[in-house]
Amino acid sequence: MRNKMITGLLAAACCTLMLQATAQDQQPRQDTIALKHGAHRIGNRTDADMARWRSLRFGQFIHWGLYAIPAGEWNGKTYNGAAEWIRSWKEMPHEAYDQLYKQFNPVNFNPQQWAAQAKAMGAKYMIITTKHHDGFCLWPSKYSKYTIAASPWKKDLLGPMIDAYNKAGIDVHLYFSIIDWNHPDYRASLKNAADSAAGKRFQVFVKNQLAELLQRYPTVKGFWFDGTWDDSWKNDGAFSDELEQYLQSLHPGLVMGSRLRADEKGARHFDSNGRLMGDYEQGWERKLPATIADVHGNDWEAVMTVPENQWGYHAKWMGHVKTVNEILEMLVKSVSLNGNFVLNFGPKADGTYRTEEQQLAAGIGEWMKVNGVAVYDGAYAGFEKQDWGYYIRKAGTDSVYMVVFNIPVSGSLRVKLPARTALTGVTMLQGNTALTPEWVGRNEYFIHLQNRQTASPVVILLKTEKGENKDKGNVEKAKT
Ligand code: FHN
Repeated sequence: MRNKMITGLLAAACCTLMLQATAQDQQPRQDTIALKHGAHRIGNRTDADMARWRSLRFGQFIHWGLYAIPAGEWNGKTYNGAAEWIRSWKEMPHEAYDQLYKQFNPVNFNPQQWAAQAKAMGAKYMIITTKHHDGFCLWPSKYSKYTIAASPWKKDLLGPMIDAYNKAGIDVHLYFSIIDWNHPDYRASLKNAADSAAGKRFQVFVKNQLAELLQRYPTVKGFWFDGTWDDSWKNDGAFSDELEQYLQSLHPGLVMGSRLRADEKGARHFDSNGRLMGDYEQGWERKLPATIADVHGNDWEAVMTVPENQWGYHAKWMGHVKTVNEILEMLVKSVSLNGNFVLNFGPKADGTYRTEEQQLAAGIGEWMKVNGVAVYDGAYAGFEKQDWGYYIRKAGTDSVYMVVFNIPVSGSLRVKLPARTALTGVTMLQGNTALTPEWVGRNEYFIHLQNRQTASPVVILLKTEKGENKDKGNVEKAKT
């Protein structure tokens, strides 16, 4: 007994030391709980695949599946919840939903057009729902009968989509729901021996499908897991840990967020010691962090709907629909806080996009064409935030972009340089116009905008270099 305890303590100490030895940007601290299936790394991944993911910054999410057929309506009644959840709506019988595949025939699906739209919008990566909670597979999986192969369309949808996006220079990541309402072995919780046996069979099924996806679509860059909150999943941290390692072994470099795993105590996203599991924090859904402190030095990604909460196609969007400028502000804010931003689209069952989404994509793209340079490879700048908007640093350089959403009535934008930083040039991207900053005192400048009324955010490039601030200590500080 005593020997066992000593071994346990040694293992815990050893685990703590290993974690500390690899610590990067987070505060070194003692982990109090010995975990076998907790975080295996402290700090962000530093390899080329992760660096690529991080540099892309702007992604497109696509929720496409059978739920696009009812589109939020059943028997003349409109369901206000998320359209892709309609199967769980008490008024829609499961049997009726599970027959919808017989109608799924996206005759107007044009993957090249989809990819062209995403590219024109400025998206550098895309996440597609290979199967959502309903269990319907957009690829002809050999492990399921509930797939695109059984629909009138018959052919694979994922392959042509992935090819088209890749040809357009866009990386593809695969969304995969663990919850599977169609699979006879899926259980939300395991209450008895029969459930446990079903759960084991279901794990094999999940593993097979994921390996199949990697084998069929070798260019994919990552998995985007969802539906991992049920007890059956989160109470088996060993399985999700082994699964993550298995997928990495099949496809080294794969990027997978924090939704996949739970530790052996059921903690999700962050293990019981508060360490991030997975390659980036994946909990920012329909919300953004407020400040850099909120992201704790971790890579992260936000996913956003256009209306308040619709992912799949809903015929009648209700409530507020986000505008181009709102979306741009969310994108820019995310990048300014070291995050990626992914905007969701829900195509119709016939394979076309609703007008609002087409217009939104075009509007975002128009701005990105001139100003996207401030977004890609963007990072937290380390400048004191000002009310006019956000700073983004081109990662690893002395170039800092100001993205201005709120021009003050004075037209003067205050810039406070960090210590030992000199300002060497100011250029507005639109029109490539050089601006003359006015030195205010200390390390502060005003940048005066002539035109105080603009329809979209203004981007100004600050060239800086390490060196003396202009004041060189000559401006007397207030005596208080
Ligand atoms: O339940 C899903 C929802 O339908 C949608 O797929 C989102 C996307 O992040 N994920 C789940 C809710 O977190």
